[in-house]
Amino acid sequence: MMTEPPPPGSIILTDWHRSVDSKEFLSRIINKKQRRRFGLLEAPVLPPQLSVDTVRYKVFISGKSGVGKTALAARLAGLDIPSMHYETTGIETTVVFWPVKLRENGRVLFLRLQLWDCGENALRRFDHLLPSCKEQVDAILFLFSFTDRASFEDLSNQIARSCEPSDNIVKLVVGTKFDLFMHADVTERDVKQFQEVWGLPVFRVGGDVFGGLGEVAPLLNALAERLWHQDCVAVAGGQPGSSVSAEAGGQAGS
Ligand SMILES: Nc1nc2c(ncn2[C@@H]2O[C@H](COP(=O)(O)OP(=O)(O)OP(=O)(O)O)[C@@H](O)[C@H]2O)c(=O)[nH]1
Ligand SMILES: [Mg+2]
Repeated sequence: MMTEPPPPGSIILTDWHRSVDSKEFLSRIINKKQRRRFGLLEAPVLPPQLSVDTVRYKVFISGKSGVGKTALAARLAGLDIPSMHYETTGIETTVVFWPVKLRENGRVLFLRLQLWDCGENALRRFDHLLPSCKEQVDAILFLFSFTDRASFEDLSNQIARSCEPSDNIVKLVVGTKFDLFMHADVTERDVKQFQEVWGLPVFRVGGDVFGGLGEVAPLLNALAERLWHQDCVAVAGGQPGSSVSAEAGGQAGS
């Protein structure tokens, strides 16, 4: 089922992470200005009086070798970004928790994003990897690098191999290495044209992360907004297996 994406900021409060109100939630994922690291079975500990639901999503990061998939997973999790390119030899998963506040009723949700990062060369070599990345996936981030034109031209192949026109997967495009503008090989005009043809939003990332959220918040919020919207549409349409119904009642504090 194709759904129109919600206008940015219509579902969640986009600047909420800057407000005082968000502090007691963000303090669960940040410790001494450093993001906490969460293992597969770990979750932020929330006091029971903060009634918060956790919704879980699987996010696949797709893109040519060297575009910066592993770096983006680290960036979103607030971990150190590898300065060298080491090919990822299989699938690596990273868990990112992100709180958002719903505009409609002021409820806070914790998103638990499980990022699936698979080295592109491994993906090509081993046939079973792509199907497991695609299985029950909720969102796909299609990456290209601003310094690698071939990675931009590869986007249509990436989209074609991972989704069907009629599926309900949330799709975002991320242009990496935006900080290396001196070496840019993809222009703003290219990006604009791509957006017009594909109707997908394009985010730009690059440079150092200094433990701040300002850089990753727009992407995490956009992802949150679309995922939540997609779930609400699925529930309204009576589709089974959505992560909202599965998680109703919440996992908070457990
Ligand atoms: N300057 C800059 N360098 C980046 C950025 N993102 C990634 N890199 C660098 O690009 C190189 C490759 O990044 P990786 O994340 O390892 O690439 P990958 O997409 O995971 O590649 P495979 O695992 O082989 O598929 C590394 O040296 C990163 O430090 C960015 O936004 N800016
Ligand atoms: Mg990698």
